[in-house]
Amino acid sequence: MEQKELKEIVNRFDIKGTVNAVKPLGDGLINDTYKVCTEEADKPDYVLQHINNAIFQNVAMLMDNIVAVTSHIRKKLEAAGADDIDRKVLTFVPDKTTGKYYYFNGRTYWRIMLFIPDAVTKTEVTPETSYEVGIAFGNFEAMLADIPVKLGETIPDFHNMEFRLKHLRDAVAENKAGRVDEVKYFLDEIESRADEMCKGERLFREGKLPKRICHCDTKVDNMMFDKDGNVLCVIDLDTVMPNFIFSDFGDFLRSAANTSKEDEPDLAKVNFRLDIFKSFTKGYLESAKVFLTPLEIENLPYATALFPYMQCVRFLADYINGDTYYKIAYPEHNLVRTKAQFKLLQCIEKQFPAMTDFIKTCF
Ligand code: GN1
Ligand code: MG
Repeated sequence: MEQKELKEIVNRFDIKGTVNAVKPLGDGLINDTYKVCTEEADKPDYVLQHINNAIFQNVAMLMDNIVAVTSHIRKKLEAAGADDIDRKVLTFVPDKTTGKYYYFNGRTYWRIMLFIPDAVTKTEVTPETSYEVGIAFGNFEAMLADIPVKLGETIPDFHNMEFRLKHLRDAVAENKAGRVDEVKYFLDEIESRADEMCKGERLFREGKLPKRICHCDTKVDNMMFDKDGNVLCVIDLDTVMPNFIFSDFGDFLRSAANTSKEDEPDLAKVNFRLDIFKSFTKGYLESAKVFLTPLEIENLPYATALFPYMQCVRFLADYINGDTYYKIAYPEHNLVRTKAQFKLLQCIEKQFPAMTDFIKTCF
């Protein structure tokens, strides 16, 4: 998109300073993100995002959720006497004319937030950082436990495993891109685990498992750190909604404990790091055990397997549908992602007893 057009969009919002440049930022698979640099040294920079409304179809609800979550966290930080709050929670800026936290130009939706200075995202973590991140996610869920508004589901059934399997089965039945034959092996592997993997939904129906406010996209690169490696905040709040706590726990390990990238083509490089599992779990349980139920705790190994499995199902469904959801860099990309997530799942399955034993040592 042209600079001129981007600058016009930025200037719809109630920002401080004069826009100098708008540059691409990050590598999310859904929204497009830009850094907005202002000319004046004493004015903040911003992050502009184009919201993918093919995926997030109710942008007003999405921004209501995000504003409710960020203001609630801000209040909690203020009450706790925290310093540097603008770096510990995202701050959104409204549209100058409508006062809404998004701008719709008749075609596309946009939002803008303060850029957090001197902060980085990471694609890899150490056991020490994982421990800190574990504490941070436990705190994030604890802070949102008493949010006074009911959050909407920005993507209905987003982490519902039964729904994701149905979506895959529908894709197979339609076979739009003619790719079903070549992926039979993965379809069989997925089906053989389907019942076990839908355990969360069953426990929920039986009234045994609660839904809590979760982030639902806790991969490593959705976390900001300061220069010393301390956690500042979680970003990418589009998917914050009520869900099983398995989501945040499992999705973080899916990315953090993988020895390689989620789309690594060389499967020999894909492995599961038990040391990362241990340090993350230790941190998470330290801050979350006050509100977790025994059933939730007992199922953390299940959560660890669930997310590579779910991602396998989602990447494969997108491959079969002809790549309509995730951004891809080459034609086989979604299949490569499926294979890498499946290899990770197999590694996790081998570690089940070790994970269960470790959790017992945390009490
Ligand atoms: C997407 O937007 P991004 O890249 O942070 C996806 C997640 C997937 C992830 C896989 C709304 O997240 O659910 O786990 O890609 N977000 C949505 O990398 O579908
Ligand atoms: Mg992201």
